[in-house]
Amino acid sequence: LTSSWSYLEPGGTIDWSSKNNTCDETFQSPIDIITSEAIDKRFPPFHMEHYSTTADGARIVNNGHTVEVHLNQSPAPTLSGGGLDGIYTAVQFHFHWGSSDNYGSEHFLDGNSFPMEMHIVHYSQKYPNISEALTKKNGLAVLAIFFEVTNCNNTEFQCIIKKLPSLRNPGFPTRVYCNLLKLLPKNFDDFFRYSGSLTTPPCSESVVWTVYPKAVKISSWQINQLRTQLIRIYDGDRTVLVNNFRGLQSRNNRRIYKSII
Ligand code: 1SD
Ligand code: ZN
Repeated sequence: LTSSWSYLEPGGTIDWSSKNNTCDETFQSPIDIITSEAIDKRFPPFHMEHYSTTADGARIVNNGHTVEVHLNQSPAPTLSGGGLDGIYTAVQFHFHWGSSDNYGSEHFLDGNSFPMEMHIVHYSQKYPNISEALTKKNGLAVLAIFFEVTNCNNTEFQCIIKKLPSLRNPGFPTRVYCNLLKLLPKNFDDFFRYSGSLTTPPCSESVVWTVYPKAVKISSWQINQLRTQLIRIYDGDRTVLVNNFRGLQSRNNRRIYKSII
């Protein structure tokens, strides 16, 4: 599994712009969300369908950048409401995490990061597939969920942890059963909203971001499994897969909305 980009380049994630022009543009993600500056705006509630099980056809893989769950099930999980324009299909979810509890998330809240962040990636049904959608404004909708570390296992997260031993090396997808709905924070209608980009190359500025302020809890044992069991290969070197998060990007006068009930 080879890739043209990594989190390990000498210039870090800043070097992405030398190969992907978009990574240099002005509406990039992630950002630090300053809650006191966010504009109050009550969005309608979200509507999630077929999120509750990934029973048939979900596959989990170590893609060398993260652990990603592909949702090939039918009917496909869909997302609408929440101020989104139309219906979005969920295609995959994945995680960004650090090597210690002090960092790991991509987005920040009021200058603070979290040890881990999950992204559920959707594309608009206006477009035939995700590759086309990511070239369009609002073509993608990503839900971002922070995780915090406690000493109690999150039983819903065990579906991922159980698979880690078979995901050690990049490639080699395997079947997985998770209840996606139960991985979300309890109140999924309280969120921040802004327009940004993919946080990995090609950094396309096509994403409607929904960032949940309420973190989901996992145990330190669980996050340590993620920090120790997966390998990535860069420049011929095998290293443990950690610190797979992009640095903060400038907000550049973008509006951040706050929909808190
Ligand atoms: O990092 C993911 C990347 O793996 C890919 O899934 C892309 C969507 O095609 O999304 C980015 S991210 O912006 O969700 N981090
Ligand atoms: Zn992501």
